Amino acid sequence: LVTLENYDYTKYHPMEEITSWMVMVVKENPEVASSMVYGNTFEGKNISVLKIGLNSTKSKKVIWMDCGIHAREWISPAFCQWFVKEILRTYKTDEKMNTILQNLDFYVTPVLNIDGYTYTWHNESSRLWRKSRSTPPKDCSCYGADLNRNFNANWGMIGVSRNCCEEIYCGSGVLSEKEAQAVTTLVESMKDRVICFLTIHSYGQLILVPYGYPEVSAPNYEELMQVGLEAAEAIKSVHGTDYTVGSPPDVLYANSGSSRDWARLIGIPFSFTFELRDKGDFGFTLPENQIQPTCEEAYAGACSIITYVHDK
Ligand code: ING
Ligand code: ZN
Repeated sequence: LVTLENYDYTKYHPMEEITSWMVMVVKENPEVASSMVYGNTFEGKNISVLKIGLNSTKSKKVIWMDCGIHAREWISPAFCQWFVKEILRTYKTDEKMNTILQNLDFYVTPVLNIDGYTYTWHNESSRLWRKSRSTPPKDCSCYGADLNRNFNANWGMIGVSRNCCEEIYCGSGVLSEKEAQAVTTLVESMKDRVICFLTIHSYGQLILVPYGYPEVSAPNYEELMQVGLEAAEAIKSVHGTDYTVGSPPDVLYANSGSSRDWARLIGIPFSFTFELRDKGDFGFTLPENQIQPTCEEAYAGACSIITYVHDK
């Protein structure tokens, strides 16, 4: 029998186990954790979010974190679970985390692209699937769209493909994908309270700041860079791992329609993409023996950002 105490955070888990894990988290931590279904995938699966925070009479700020927007990036859902586990383990004795949970709520989606993630577990040949699993549009024969090109942020303009067979197909229209719609609706509904948006990917060892769109920078670009660089330092202090900080056009290539850009555009002041380990030796098939060190250091990076936005 798998319980929260013996859940193995150093293994990758199929969707059914992650779903049962969420149920256990809520059941065993009713004073801080609750869950909510906020949408459905193309194949009709429930998209759930864990809300972690202490009861308060005042209106609370929100920190958003989503994992598993891209199916094959298995370290990402593993990190969201690690992150939740660490918060729940520490908040009773760690005064700082306790204060944070009194002042704000974490909304954590362990797997956003449930259809895609489930598909990558199906067999060896689908392990590297990236996109959603929506049916092909007219005059094209491939499934799915890149959910991180489907958001309402210069949609379809750059760093995307209109060919439905490509990995970076932006979808048949802005928010054509139900998974991107779900995030948009929930975050919009509480956008004045959301102070930080963290979206977790792999790989590359990067902290990306808005915007992916070239030649425009966020109004608080300097501050975003400073906060990102501090997080990279916190990451390095754990196992010596180097992370690069910058906007997508500065560190790799421009893109549009990402959730990170959309979050900054609607006024969420702090918005970052994490690209976890590694730098390509194993890539998306990061071995399980790297889950723990990857999550330990990324947790330090996330906490550095969270502390900054909380204290500000
Ligand atoms: N990378 C992200 C992607 O959506 C990104 C973020 C965008 C990185 C542009 C670099 C340049 O493509 C992954 N790995 O999904
Ligand atoms: Zn990704």
